[in-house]
Amino acid sequence: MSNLAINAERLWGELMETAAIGGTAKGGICRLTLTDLDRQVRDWFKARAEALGCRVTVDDMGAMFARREGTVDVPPIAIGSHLDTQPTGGKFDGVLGVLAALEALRTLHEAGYQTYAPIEAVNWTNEEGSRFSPAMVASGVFAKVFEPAWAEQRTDCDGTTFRAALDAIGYRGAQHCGDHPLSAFFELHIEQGPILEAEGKEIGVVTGVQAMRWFEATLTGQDAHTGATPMGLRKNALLGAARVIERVDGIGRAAPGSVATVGRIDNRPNSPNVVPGEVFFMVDMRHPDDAVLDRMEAALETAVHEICEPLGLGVAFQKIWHQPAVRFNPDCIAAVRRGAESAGFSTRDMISGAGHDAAYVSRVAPAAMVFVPCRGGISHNEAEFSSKEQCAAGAQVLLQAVLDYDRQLAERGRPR
Ligand code: HGY
Ligand code: MN
Ligand code: MN
Repeated sequence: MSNLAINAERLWGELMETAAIGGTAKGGICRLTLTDLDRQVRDWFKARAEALGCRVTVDDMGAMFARREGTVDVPPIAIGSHLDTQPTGGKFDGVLGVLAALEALRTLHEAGYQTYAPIEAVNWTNEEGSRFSPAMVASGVFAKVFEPAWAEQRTDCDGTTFRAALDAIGYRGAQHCGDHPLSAFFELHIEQGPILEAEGKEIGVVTGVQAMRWFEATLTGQDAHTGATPMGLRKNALLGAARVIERVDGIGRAAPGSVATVGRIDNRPNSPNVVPGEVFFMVDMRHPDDAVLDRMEAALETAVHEICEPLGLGVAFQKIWHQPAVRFNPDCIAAVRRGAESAGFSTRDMISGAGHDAAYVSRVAPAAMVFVPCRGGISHNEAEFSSKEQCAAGAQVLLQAVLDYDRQLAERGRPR
């Protein structure tokens, strides 16, 4: 195995430097996709990749590819993640994967190491799905799961479309998203859960991603005066939502390993002396087994109607995202495992509770992921933290997995 070593200090310095782009008072990042802050960090990434001699291309979903040529012209091995964050995001979710990819390219460049295949560092647009739902939109278009026209017309809560926001920051490239074959894709990410830390393991060898589904519900009652309207004559949409939210939590607790959450709610008109006439909310449900998720989805649909009909509420309910469970490619998984073991790190196989771009990219290219622990398993939280050593370990394993896979490609490419 090569003795190439990433520069831990430089990686950490760039993590802290980019964390200032959208940095919050509590030490997190608010850098929503396709905002001017997203443009600033994209410009930062492009400038540093070009300074390495990489050619940076952008597709029509804003996905960015920083290419370092290899010795042969085969589809590149891609490494990367996302630079957008949650509104109260942390310093590591997504950005660690992109900056570690940049650091891997820089390490190869400084060593003058020539890979067999080209290597590309990738930034995927709108992984979080916070501003424009659902999540992983660009990688979903790349994998031909979402139609580009559907993705472009997704709107944020102000009615701005994905396309208008992408144009506003000047990052809609010429290449059709997906017209970009890859030999493989590797993604480094913080675990965003407690397992690695609890077990004292340094690296997660990620073998897959659990299934996940999002639903939108609008309950319609009747605005009314809170003082003059008797309790029995109300059509209180917020009461209906409250009872559904309680049931969602119960569904999440019913099956081992399942999770169910309502994280977004809009109460209208949201005035203290108006009985709420309309409530919009979203439901996020996940489980490693699609069949269990089918049962959870059925229970949710039943609950919504059972609760709302007696309250006289109208219901508009739809599933907007259906991401089946993912199993990553065995050769990529083996490359991650060998990369970790040869670097001397303890490992644990695991599937991801969180969604990642690799989940979609794995539909069109062999893929796997590398996890590092995060403190207390906390993520999607401004207190999210992984240490310099943990970030460096992940970046080193990412580099070694890529070199391992590159050797696999070279072996296959050699005439038998
Ligand atoms: O929703 C997810 O799991 C990811 O953080 N977008
Ligand atoms: Mn992420
Ligand atoms: Mn996230």
